[in-house]
Amino acid sequence: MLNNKVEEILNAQINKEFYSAYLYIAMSAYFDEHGLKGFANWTKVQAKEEMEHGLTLFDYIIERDGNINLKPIEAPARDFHNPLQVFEMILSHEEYVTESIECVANMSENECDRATREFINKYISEQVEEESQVRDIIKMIKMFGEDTSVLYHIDKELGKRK
Ligand code: OFO
Repeated sequence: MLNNKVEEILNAQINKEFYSAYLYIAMSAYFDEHGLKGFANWTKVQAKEEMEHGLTLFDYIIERDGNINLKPIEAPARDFHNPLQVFEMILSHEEYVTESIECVANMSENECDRATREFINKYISEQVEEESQVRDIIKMIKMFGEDTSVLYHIDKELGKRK
């Protein structure tokens, strides 16, 4: 049986994961429109991962005999201007998600729910990894972004993500 407060915060997290997927899909469309197929691929792969995160939370709530309470998903941002600005937006979004995951961890600890506290550990590690990858991409773009041939090279690299 899942504690009510923990159930509520896990449901809210599902919404954030699906919003993240929506945001990445919107970014992928933007990159695709601008011929940056590698950037489009990277963000689309990330969207799939976010959906997976949402579904894993969904399965966990069911497994703990909790209630699923799905809320509307907000429309994603559309103010995309260039690869650097989009990746800076990604970083600040992921930092927000990290804080949100930390709140799930704190809540499960406060409510003495060790199972959820342990379950959420993989999300904490995932956020560390995601933030680090995005920071690396931002550094690359900043370092070479003025040089379009290098941007083309970064695009090729991001196209390899599966
Ligand atoms: Fe779900 O990992 Fe980022 O947001």
